[in-house]
Amino acid sequence: MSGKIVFNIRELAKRPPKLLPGHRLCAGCAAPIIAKLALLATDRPTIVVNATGCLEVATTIFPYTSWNVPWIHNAFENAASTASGIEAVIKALKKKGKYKYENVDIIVFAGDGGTYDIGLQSLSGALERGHDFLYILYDNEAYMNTGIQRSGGTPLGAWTTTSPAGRVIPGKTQHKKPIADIAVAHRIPYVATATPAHWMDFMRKVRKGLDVNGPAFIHALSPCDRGWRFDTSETIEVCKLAVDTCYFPLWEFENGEWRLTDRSLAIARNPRLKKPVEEFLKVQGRFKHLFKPENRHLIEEIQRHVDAIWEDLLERTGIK
Ligand SMILES: Cc1ncc(C[n+]2csc(CCOP(=O)(O)OP(=O)(O)O)c2C)c(N)n1
Repeated sequence: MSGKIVFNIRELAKRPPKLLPGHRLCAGCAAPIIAKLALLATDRPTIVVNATGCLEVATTIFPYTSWNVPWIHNAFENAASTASGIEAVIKALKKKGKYKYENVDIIVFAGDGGTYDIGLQSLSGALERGHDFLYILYDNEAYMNTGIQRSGGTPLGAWTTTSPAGRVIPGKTQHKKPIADIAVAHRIPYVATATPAHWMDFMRKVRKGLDVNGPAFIHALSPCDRGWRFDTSETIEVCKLAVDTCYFPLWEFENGEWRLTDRSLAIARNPRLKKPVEEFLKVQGRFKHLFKPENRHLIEEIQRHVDAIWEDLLERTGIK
């Protein structure tokens, strides 16, 4: 795709919001910022498909809803199947001349539990069949809505209620699953990573994901102050540290081509900007135990893991 997509803040501020205030998500939660930015990136008719999780539960407390667009609730397992069905119905209605819109955006929002674990098979099926929709994973790295249980997206060493840090284990004993790479392995037209702190980069990626013909997948980091144990005012700072330490690099895979974007591209060009992963870990209570002398080796292990993935990305993007 050529030409850079640019969003004008003044113009965006005039757009009617598609996620309305008054929902019950926690102060400091990144998920509503992600949803708002994503929905702001398009002014076409939009249908939202939501897997169960914090975003869904806290925005639709009966008899109210915060969604100012058509929205459908899903079980954990089937958000991507529902999106596939919606796309197929629209195609069929268009063929019969019974659908009035030329272009409709179908966006799935699902958490890490609903994506890495429970909804993975329906996601993989939808990607393989090539349905035209955008799947946005908001990754708060645990099953937060039910009380901070570990998921396939929880990183090594993180405390959760089902990977408690103590004498027996030092938090989660496995690394995070490479979910965006799994999406890339399906050779779909568009895959990207994003954070709400790098908002222009995120919105551009949403727009690209909606504009391609076929499935698109965006992995958005969604810090959770309750589960990650940081102050509610620090959400955006935590996103920035995730990117500055290369814990969460920003990249896109567009029609077979890899590219680093935004701050990650700047770090690739000037490696002195890369901060040690400790900077990201130390601001979060879920990693507090890692700073005890007996657990320091885990910080080294996390650093090695981060470095290996970063080096690999530099090669994939042709920078090395
Ligand atoms: C099959 C199934 N198992 C368990 C639940 C209970 N449940 C509802 S929301 C949720 C946590 C969702 O975690 P995640 O997808 O990471 O989203 P988050 O709540 O963190 O935003 C769980 C376990 C369910 N609804 N369905």
